[in-house]
Amino acid sequence: MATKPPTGDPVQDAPQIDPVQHAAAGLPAVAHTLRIAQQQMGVRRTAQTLLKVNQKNGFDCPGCAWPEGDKRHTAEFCENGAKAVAEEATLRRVTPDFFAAHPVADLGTRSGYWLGQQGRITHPVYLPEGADRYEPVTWERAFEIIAEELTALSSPDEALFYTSGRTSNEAAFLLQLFAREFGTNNLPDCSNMCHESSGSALTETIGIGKGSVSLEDLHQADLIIVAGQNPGTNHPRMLSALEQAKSAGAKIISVNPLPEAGLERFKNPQTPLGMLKGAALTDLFLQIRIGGDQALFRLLNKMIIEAGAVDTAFVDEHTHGYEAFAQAARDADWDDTLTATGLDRDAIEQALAMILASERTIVCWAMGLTQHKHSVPTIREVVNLLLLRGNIGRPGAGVCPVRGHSNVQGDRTMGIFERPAPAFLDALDQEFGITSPRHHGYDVVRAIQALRDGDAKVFFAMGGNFVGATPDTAVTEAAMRSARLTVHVSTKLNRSHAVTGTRALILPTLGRTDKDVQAGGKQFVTVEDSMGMVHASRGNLAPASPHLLSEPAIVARLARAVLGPSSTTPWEDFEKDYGTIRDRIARVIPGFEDFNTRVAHPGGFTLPHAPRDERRFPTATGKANFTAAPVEHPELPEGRLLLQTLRSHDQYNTTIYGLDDRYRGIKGGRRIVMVNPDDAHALGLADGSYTDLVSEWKDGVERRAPGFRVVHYPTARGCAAAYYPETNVLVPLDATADTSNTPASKSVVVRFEPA
Ligand SMILES: Nc1nc2c(c(=O)[nH]1)N[C@H]1C(S)=C(S)[C@@H](COP(=O)(O)OP(=O)(O)OC[C@H]3O[C@@H](n4cnc5c(=O)[nH]c(N)nc54)[C@H](O)[C@@H]3O)O[C@H]1N2
Ligand SMILES: Nc1nc2c(c(=O)[nH]1)N[C@H]1C(S)=C(S)[C@@H](COP(=O)(O)OP(=O)(O)OC[C@H]3O[C@@H](n4cnc5c(=O)[nH]c(N)nc54)[C@H](O)[C@@H]3O)O[C@H]1N2
Ligand SMILES: [Mo]
Repeated sequence: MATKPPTGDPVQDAPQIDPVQHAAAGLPAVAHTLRIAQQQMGVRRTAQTLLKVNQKNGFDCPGCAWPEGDKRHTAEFCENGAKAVAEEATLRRVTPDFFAAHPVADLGTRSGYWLGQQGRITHPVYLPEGADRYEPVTWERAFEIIAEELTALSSPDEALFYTSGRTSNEAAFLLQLFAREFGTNNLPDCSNMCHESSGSALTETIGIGKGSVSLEDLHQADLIIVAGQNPGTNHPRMLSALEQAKSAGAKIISVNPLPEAGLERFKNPQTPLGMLKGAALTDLFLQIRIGGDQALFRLLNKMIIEAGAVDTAFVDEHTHGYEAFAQAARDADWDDTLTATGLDRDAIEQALAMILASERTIVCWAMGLTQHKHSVPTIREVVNLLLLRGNIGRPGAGVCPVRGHSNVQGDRTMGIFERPAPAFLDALDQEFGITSPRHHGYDVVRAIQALRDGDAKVFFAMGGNFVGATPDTAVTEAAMRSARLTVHVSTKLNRSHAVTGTRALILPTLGRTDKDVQAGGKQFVTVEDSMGMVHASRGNLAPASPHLLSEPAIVARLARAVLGPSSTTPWEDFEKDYGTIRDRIARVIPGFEDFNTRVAHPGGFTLPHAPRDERRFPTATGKANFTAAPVEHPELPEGRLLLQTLRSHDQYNTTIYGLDDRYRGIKGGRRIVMVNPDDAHALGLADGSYTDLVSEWKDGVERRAPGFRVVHYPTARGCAAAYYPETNVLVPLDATADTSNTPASKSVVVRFEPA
């Protein structure tokens, strides 16, 4: 068996492995943060920015969507929030000279890490048809080019408008308004790949696709179940909330195929004692097999019913479908559940005892539950668990889907959705005197299929890294190359700028940390966090270049160039003064009444949430719905493992900050695959050896990711883990979740072909 890495990107091919760490944060985290921040920003700018993160007069952290508490620490930042800030506030620059020196073909050979390290883009640039490199272009000409291509389409539905989740409420509202005025609902967004399964499951069962808890609820809970989430890396500030809940007596169960450091032990960098001691957060660790959660929750539900522990008053008054569900739950079988979950009976019984002992239970989850074929029924089963004991709509209890991008939830509230509700469109049409299309648009997967099949020809992205983040890289990149025009509104370079249509534009924009001054004076934008709090965000740094436009300005100018004088929407006013956008949002979107006045309040305001606020469930039945989908779990052919594609500690989605995954003991490389030592022995995979990963899917197409170093790692049996985006080549485009159509990037069947 070969032990040498294959040729490829040298910086990424020589990982080293240290012992796994059992504690998250602490002093090494602070030191690591300051080092990365100072490399990117220098000492002065580091101090100037890091003190402003998530302060009431500062900017919203461009990292995750975890809410800010009311009592903010002077440095309400975490290691990974600081890295996100440093990445954006870097002093490095990508200028027109850079593009002159690097043809597109050259950019195409570079790693995502290298591209991101080049710095902030300073000028709009254009790749004409047949040219080999981007050249500078004026903003005016850039908008003309987009208008040429959009107006030449035979239908507005041949255009795609993608949004990543950093976009502010104001920019998102304008973008969806422009798309609908232009005539399409093709508004795919990163949410389609992220919490769409949560939205689908929650809308059907409780009537609103958002979480029902506040930070205060977490602090008051008796039991918090964290399933399919790695907060130590992806939502580090959540650990402070878990710590606080624990000190008030809460118990924590974590359900995960991996023992994640933050959940094992957390050293709080905000408190001196926390730094030294560290708190063991998890009381019970259920090391579940990938995809076993629906079976686990179904069996727990059966046992709650059999224990006579159902809150019958709540069930009678507020729910629908209990009898049919109870019938199905009675069929849950111990043996099947033990096979599906890989757990032992004792562990499940301990979990039951903790659930029964708890008066106030919260379930938190993220991508470990949302990115499987059966994700929607899995999350519905979580809802069943909470409904059985009346754990929705009272303090200390509820559903907590922990969102990813800092404004992904707000973008959806603003109407970035390919399947908008008719009431939303009615309100939009009434306010602007337009006629929005009523037929549904494409989500992310369908957008790729439409490009591939020649049904879409112009691709416009408000942020993100579409070809880097989406599945089936080879198919997706070929689809993107067949577009007439690709446009990316971006802060930094990424893979999507190297995989272009016949013509391409990069439009550089302001980030969260940048000061935004328009004709009407200094502007702020607003965002919504994971718990439905809306607040202002104000950048304070001099922009990366004088040639940048803000996202709202870009949409406003684009709309004027494309729609021309026939549009009666006051795009110019919107660009001058974002307050005028908020006045319109206030009239169109329920919950935003008096938006400008209320957002002036430090800390902002909370959006209404009927189940949380009034135990009212705006579903089709008018009640919270029990659902009883058949239990599924992934089947594995002999000699195969189930691969989950996840994040390392040094990345933000496709943005790679560094090559270490400190808590997991992996250093200096990303092409690694974590395999349980017993599985590794059975498959003949020596620790430190190199292997190709080959995914298997019913279409028979071979998808291969070459040259991964095997790491023996304590993951659940039958499971493997490797980083995204490198493994996106393995995820078949049509391997998606039922109902939500989210790529099933946490359950990829793979075989190993040693190098
Ligand atoms: N620093 C940093 N912060 C981030 C991001 C980032 O990349 N870097 N990304 C942001 C975004 S967009 C998002 S959506 C979130 C993502 O936050 P997470 O969902 O925490 O991210 P992942 O790395 O995908 O981790 C998935 C977790 O689920 C577990 N898991 C996998 N399969 C299963 C399963 O079948 N069952 C169970 N119970 N667990 C499973 C994995 O072992 C892992 O712990 O983080 C956001 N915050
Ligand atoms: N295999 C696999 N695939 C996955 C996932 C997985 O777990 N496994 N996770 C999925 C998830 S949860 C998500 S959310 C998606 C993420 O998909 P995306 O949101 O599309 O990807 P990001 O990597 O977050 O986008 C990074 C780029 O955004 C741009 N950017 C950053 N800040 C700004 C800004 O303020 N404005 C603008 N205009 N641009 C900005 C920069 O150019 C940067 O390169 O990936 C999904 N893909
Ligand atoms: Mo996400």
